[in-house]
Amino acid sequence: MAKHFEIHDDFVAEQNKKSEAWNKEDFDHLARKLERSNVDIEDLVATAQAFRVAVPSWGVGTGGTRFARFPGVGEPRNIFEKLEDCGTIFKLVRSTPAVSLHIPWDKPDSTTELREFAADLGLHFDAMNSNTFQDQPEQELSYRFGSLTHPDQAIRNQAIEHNIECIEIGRSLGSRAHTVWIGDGGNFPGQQHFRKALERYLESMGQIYQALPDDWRLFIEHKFYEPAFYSTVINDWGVSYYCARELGPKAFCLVDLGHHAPNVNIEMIVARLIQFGRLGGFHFNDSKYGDDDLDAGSIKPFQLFLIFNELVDAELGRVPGFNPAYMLDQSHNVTDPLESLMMSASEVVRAYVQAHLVNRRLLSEVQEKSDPLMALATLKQAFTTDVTPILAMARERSGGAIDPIATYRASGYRKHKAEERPSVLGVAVGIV
Ligand code: LRH
Ligand code: MN
Repeated sequence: MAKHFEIHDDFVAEQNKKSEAWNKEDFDHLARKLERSNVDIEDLVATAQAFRVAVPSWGVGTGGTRFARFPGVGEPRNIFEKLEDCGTIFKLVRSTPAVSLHIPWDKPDSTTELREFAADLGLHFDAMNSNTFQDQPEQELSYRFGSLTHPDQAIRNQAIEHNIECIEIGRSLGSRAHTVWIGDGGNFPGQQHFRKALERYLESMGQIYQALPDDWRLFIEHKFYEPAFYSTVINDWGVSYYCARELGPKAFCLVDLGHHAPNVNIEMIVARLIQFGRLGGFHFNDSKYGDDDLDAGSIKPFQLFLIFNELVDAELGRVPGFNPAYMLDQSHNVTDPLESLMMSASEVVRAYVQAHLVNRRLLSEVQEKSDPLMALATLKQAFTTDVTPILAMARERSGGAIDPIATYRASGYRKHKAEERPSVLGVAVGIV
């Protein structure tokens, strides 16, 4: 691949010099404030440095809506350029060494070549994602009326084989999980037989489950609507949980924040799935109305904090088998995708660190005493603590940028990519 521009460590260090002093000042001030409640800021820096969230390969290109997609400049045109961009995000925020691939969008000619290319960028592969919500040019049978739940066994077999192929590709890339989201459902009453459709889903997923290597996990991703607008087969956490139980111990539920009706209490769903031992992972994003796939923490930051409050409570409570996979799943229609992914990764780490600030001894005390106001105040105390200096210090100590967006913009990365990657009309790499 021709010589290409990348942001070098010394440029990051040089940019950090501009903000080191004020971040240290803010950091020391916060350290004194936390000391008053016997919290050692160094523990929180270590907590932030250890946090990991995977980025979606499909998130580094500009996304769109059914109305339009307004391509940005220097868009990645293939999986190597997508990884190059993921490498740049990792270089600046240091919490995103894993990339989640989508097949066939990212199907490699050589898994060895791709694995080595990723490793050179310090990257590895997180959960694989299958795609039976679109028809591919060479595809024999259409998924127009469904895939794993389609009435026609031949179409279900085609979808099952595709998922098994994803697992095979993932196995040689070093992935250890496979996410199945299907858009199967109906647009009109009577279009689908609800019970038969679910039976067909379980029968199909049973065959995919059999193809899983022993040390893999299968993630079931529910969604309440879209692309089907009347009924969706895997529409909520309840049916997802039932299916995970039916399939076996390697099957878990994946919670995409945008896949719930407005005002659904997602943090309580998370607590349930933790208690039932089937919380597999997350697709973090945010939304105001539907599955808007907006930047994590951009619309409902308190909800993101409350979700991490449940996760950290389980982590500190050493809940057996608790090991959720954290991933972003977003579509960037009006921002530079790399800036959005860097901001979102940082907002997820922010919620995680704030959740570690919750005084859990006091919280359980006031819960036992039915003191709702003090319970809320205890959570708000943590949520309203500005942990920005901790996040910046954690990035800097991990060799990243104190201010990733400022460093990225100062580098002119996007301008360089615009020169290196003349846009190819018709090639879309974001979600449309
Ligand atoms: C479905 C979804 C799923 C992906 C797709 C790109 O809405 O969240 O996780 O496969 O977006
Ligand atoms: Mn998702």
